Amino acid sequence: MSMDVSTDVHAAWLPPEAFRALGSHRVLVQGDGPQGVTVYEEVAQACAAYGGRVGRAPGDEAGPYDLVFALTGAEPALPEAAAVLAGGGVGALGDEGFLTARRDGVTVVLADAPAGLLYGLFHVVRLGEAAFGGGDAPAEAHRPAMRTRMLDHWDNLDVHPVMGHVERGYSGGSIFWRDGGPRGDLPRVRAYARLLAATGVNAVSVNNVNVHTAETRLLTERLGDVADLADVFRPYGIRLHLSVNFASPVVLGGLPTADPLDGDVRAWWGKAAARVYEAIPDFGGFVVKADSEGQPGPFTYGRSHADGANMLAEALAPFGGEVHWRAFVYNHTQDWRDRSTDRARAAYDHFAPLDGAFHPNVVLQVKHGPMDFQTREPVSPVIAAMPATRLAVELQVTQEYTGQQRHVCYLGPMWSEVLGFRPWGADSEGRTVAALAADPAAGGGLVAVSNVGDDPYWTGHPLAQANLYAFGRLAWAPHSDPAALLDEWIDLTFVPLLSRDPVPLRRALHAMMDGSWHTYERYTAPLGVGFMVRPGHHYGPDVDGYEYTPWGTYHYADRDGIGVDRTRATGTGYTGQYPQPWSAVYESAERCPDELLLFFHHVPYGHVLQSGSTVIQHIYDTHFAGAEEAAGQRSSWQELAGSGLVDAALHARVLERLDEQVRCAQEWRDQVNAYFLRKSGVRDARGRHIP
Ligand code: GCV
Repeated sequence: MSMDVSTDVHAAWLPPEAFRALGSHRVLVQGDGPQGVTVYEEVAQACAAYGGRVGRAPGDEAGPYDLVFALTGAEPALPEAAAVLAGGGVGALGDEGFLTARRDGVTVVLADAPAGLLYGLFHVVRLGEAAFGGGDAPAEAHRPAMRTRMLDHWDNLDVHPVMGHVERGYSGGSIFWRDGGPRGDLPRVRAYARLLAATGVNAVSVNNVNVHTAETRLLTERLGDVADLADVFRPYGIRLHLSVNFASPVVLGGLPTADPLDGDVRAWWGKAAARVYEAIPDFGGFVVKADSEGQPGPFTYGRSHADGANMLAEALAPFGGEVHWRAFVYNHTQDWRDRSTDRARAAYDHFAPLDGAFHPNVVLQVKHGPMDFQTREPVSPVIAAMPATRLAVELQVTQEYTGQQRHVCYLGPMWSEVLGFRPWGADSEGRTVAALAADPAAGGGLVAVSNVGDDPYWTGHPLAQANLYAFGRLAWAPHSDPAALLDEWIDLTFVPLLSRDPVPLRRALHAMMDGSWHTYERYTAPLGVGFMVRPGHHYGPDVDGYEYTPWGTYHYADRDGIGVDRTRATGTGYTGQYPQPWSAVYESAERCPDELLLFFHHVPYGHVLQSGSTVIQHIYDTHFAGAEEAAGQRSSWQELAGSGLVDAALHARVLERLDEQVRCAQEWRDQVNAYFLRKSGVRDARGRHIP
């Protein structure tokens, strides 16, 4: 396995071999600041490994140069770079953008700021030898679509008795914390920062949004530990954020209240923010889960979420910090008999009336779907409902509901669908979800829950690294083709290690992974109905597991039919939260896309889908097919055994996961099929055995 020597963990998409092309050239680096130093060090390391040379000035002995990294602020000293700069034409590059060009045999990377040079460096790594060939190439600008590209860690300082070390984490313990304090493995954190920077991520939040007692103290007594992490992330252009406990003034400050309109409370937060910025001048801000699943919040004091968020925003504003206020607020103590309370409606009902009431440094962080990161959900209607609020879309890289990193489930295609969704329909030019999140005035960026832990492969399942990679790349360029991103990941992670034809490996991995989200969907909950997982840990099938619980996640299957009536005509009225045309499309059982039918409608088992199949036959067919596809994935992987195309230990780890996936897929198939056979009394038209 390709290991990073300093940390003894898998090198993921940055094996030393991926730097072969860069490291075998003569490279001039003219950048300053922490990220400029990083670029120099990265190039120097690559050159030391592959025989190239790195220099800081045009005349020094490392030259003449084939590649130059330079800032636009001063006249670049190398004539080829100066000529590209003089040529202009691409406009301002901003804090993080860069341009590439080729002039008289020299590859030129220019940026307005050091972070841009860093992103330019990883662009050159991705290109490999292609960065150096050919004749002159005109300047090509690269700028991130989203200003904030952020990973949230749900890491606890210690092992929580119920939620473990990393809540919904499937890759071992936290890479930041252990035994109630810092883990102390800063080389590992640095290796993580480096991987993230190579995908374009520029913000990380280092503790769980469910902020328990010890974690609350990160804001005060443990601030030094947070500052140590910030120091490690900074050279890779990543700003640190903290999840804070809304009740901190009570818990830490000894105040009798955390009322956001109380003067003492506001003063307490002001001082807390000032102390944070003293320790971490480039601190990003706070992440807040309030009035949600037992977390404290402004409702306790009869205040609105705008009151709560704005109070924190005021504390952070003098320092340029932001509040990421989560919109995941719903009633988790409902009764399944109560058909008027609909969890899907909750975020919109709470937040849409507050549009325009949030301060400019508040970002409302909205889960991409209205429920909770299910395998298939419609896009959250909140995203189109708050034009006067800065919105960030939240994805889940950690696979809580998508196989928990025991199943192969490449999520790039799902996220790509979300980002490309047009809330006002196909004719609405440019107004995709991505465009809304990227809007310079109203966009809050893209956020995701990380899937990383202290596992030697980072992500438990080695192939789950692709999800982390794709997230960062989609946040930078949301309209990238997810299949191409998958290949990009394969080409960095596996191909540089091969001394032989990479095509068979690329083909095998691509075939296993590209459609794996659809495969997973086929053998789990059908037609967008969601959940059906075992309560608590959320792994494996339990069709009625949540059906009679207070969590608001029901499928309402009975002998006649299945699905949730969310129509305006006869149901919860949720379809009315969408603008046209989707409001009408979702309202109609005939026009609603098949894959979301049961999210929006309660229909008889004999209802005919747009595909021509009935609901019940669709359930049988997809569950047989999905389990078979999982077995097919395992066979493809088995064929790679002993081929020398993948490292033996990595092969073994993936195989062990695939064995579990195949077992679990069959369990899903049999439970779901048997449940609906018995409920509906309708036999499989193809006569297959249903145990
Ligand atoms: C951090 C889901 C998860 C919780 C998580 C919550 C959230 O409900 O199961 O573990 O809590 O989402 O997003 O806050």
